[in-house]
Amino acid sequence: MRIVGHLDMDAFFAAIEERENPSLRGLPIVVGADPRGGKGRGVVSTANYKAREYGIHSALPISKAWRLSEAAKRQGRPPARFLPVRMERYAEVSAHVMETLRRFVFLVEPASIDEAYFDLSSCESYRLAEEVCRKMKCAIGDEEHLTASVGIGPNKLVAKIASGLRKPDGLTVVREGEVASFLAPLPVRTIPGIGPKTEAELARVGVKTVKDMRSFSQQELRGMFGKRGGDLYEKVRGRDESPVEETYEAKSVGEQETFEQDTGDSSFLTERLRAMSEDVMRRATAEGFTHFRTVVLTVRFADFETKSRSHTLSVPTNSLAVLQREAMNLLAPFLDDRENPLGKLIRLIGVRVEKLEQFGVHPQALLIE
Ligand code: TTP
Ligand code: MG
Repeated sequence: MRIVGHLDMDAFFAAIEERENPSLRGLPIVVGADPRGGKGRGVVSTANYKAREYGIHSALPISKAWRLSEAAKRQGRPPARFLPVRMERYAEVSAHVMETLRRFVFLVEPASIDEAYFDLSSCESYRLAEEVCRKMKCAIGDEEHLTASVGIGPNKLVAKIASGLRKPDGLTVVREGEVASFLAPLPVRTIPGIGPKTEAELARVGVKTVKDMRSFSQQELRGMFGKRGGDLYEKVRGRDESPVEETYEAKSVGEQETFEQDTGDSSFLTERLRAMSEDVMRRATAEGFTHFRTVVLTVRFADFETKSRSHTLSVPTNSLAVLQREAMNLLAPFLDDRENPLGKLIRLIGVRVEKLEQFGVHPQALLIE
């Protein structure tokens, strides 16, 4: 019998800030870009659960988070504390957490800075698997003073959905025979891979829950979503064969920057892109990757229209100069008629590398700065 666990830390960045600064205890906390009194650009990285009560969440523009906090203040509630992102610190804590997991389970697959899959099959029963996860959560609580939510299921997909269901500090067990009834009432958005766009498309044809979606045949879903439709057909049935693998799953490493002012200044943009490419290269190296093949450039215009363009090299490279050249080649059309016939100003650019490769690095080393 296969049993898989998924652990996801609660309000990760914010919870670390809260534990490391007693004066923040119990207050709403927002980690992200500088709000600059409501004029700041950029976004929220995360908010703790107190701040989420104000409607503040990851990826929200920081200016909007500021307004929500001000509105709460006017109602006599404590305003949110806004803190900058301390990525190195969070990576350090992440490494500790992953080490803790490895004391309990043999096979751990870090899936992001604050989540991991692990194999619990050797427990041979859900009861024992649950016991192991309870102990794991206690150890994280005792040693790190942080809480995590855990899901247990017959595969990675079900375990991940389960861990997200009772946050914070949750533990949700879904046995093989319970998968169908567990998934049925959930909103389609709970399925990894269904984002706001797909959700809206499905809503237009009256589909809201996983159960609704199961009424479509594989052909129908392929008709609606192409090749992805086949994957979705399997997912809404809770099927997933992908193995737990002890490798770092980062599919990309990227940086993006929202400018203080929207700009069309090509020398400024070129300079920023060069600097961002350097940061990307440094981070990819720090995470243990030696080579990449694909460069992706994202441009967001002043009106928020957002476009991405990518180029895949025929052979992997580790050269910063190549990254900078490729990124620049991708940006150039946005500076003239080819991709920007209306001459719109640019609000944000992002660059990332994909198809990452690593040679001769132990997976554990990847989480340590
Ligand atoms: P999540 O696990 O998605 O969020 P979380 O841990 O803050 O909260 P939850 O209790 O709901 O799990 O992401 C982990 C960290 O990754 C998060 O603390 C901050 C960072 N992050 C961003 O920087 N930007 C984002 O848009 C998201 C979703 C996360
Ligand atoms: Mg989390």
